[in-house]
Amino acid sequence: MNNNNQMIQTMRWYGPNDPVSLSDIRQAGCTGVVTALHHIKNGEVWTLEEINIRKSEVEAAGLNWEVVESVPVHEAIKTQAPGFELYIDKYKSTIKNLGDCGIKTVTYNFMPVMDWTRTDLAYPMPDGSLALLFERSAFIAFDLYMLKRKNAEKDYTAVEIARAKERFETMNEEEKLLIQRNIIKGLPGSEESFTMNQFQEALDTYEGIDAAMLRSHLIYFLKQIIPVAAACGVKMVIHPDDPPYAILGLPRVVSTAADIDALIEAVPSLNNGLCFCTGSFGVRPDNDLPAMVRQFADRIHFFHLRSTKRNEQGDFYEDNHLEGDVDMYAVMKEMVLLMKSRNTSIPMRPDHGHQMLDDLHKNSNPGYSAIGRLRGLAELRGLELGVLRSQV
Ligand code: CS2
Ligand code: MN
Repeated sequence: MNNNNQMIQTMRWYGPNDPVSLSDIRQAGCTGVVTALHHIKNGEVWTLEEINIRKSEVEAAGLNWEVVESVPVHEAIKTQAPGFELYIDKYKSTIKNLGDCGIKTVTYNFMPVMDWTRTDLAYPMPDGSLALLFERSAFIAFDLYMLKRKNAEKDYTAVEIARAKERFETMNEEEKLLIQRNIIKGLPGSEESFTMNQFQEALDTYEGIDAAMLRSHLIYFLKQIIPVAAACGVKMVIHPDDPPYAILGLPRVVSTAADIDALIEAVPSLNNGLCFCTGSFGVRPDNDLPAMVRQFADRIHFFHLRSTKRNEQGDFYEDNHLEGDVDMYAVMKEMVLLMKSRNTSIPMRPDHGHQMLDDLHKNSNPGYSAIGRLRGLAELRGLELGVLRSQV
């Protein structure tokens, strides 16, 4: 926590096996870390001992464990499969243990089966760096001609299907496998990964679960866990859908301002908070990001700042932090006002970054290489300082 109402600079760290070290993160200018206990099976309790081991690792590097991202929500909770209540009880224990260890901000998301999803993890930019891309035609081609999802055609227009067929015919076997892997393997932070059969089985568990039912499951979950979080001073921050719309016939209910409104109305506690991710919300042209910062001001407890660039076909790629479709200056102005009015500092991480410079010759978690995120962090810190000083 800094007392000058400026962002708390953080980066995500995937733990001791992360190719990016805590020392790298500190040298990039961070005071805090966003991390999770990825080695604990999805749905199991995070014990005080395991939490304190990670906390000590982070603090030994001169950093603070500012935010958990994420405590994953077990699929049984999202589908309310038999025994789901036990998983909610375990989730409550994890929240309490984190609160007892002084970790007070917990991220989670409620995306069915798939977490954040892209089709290409090494999309060349004009400057030679590599970005993450969601190519709609390739994704639809996966759905129609690789997964061969029953009745999938009804989710697409004739033009989209024609484009996907044309795109599929350009793919060799290697590219088909790569796209399939990118989609079902899961990206960093996704706690699930599947074979094609397992993937189809997971999709089948959502048979009969539409957006209204998924939202009711999310609200039920919140009504259970938010009182526990409030009692231990923990702020829960839900991460929006990425991409922010239904995919593969799976409903998504955390994509727009109206979706967030519905959660607040159902569970008004300020501990029912939001991770404001400009990259996820920003994929939709109908999401007015500066207005959403104003609208959800009191319950934004964590910022992910990144930008994306979309086109008419529904493709989008990750752009540089101050470029693309997100008006980062307008968002930053609202953030500065928000932290001043609440007299607080809110943790921010530069979400993803392009793979660039020496990182092009290293292995790294897609979207989570060091130098691209360092560039983003530096630009965002400079932008914040400029906005702050221009107001005096
Ligand atoms: C990112 C993801 O915007 C995003 O999707 O924040 O990298 C996020 O970390 C994943 O959803 C994993 O939880
Ligand atoms: Mn994000």
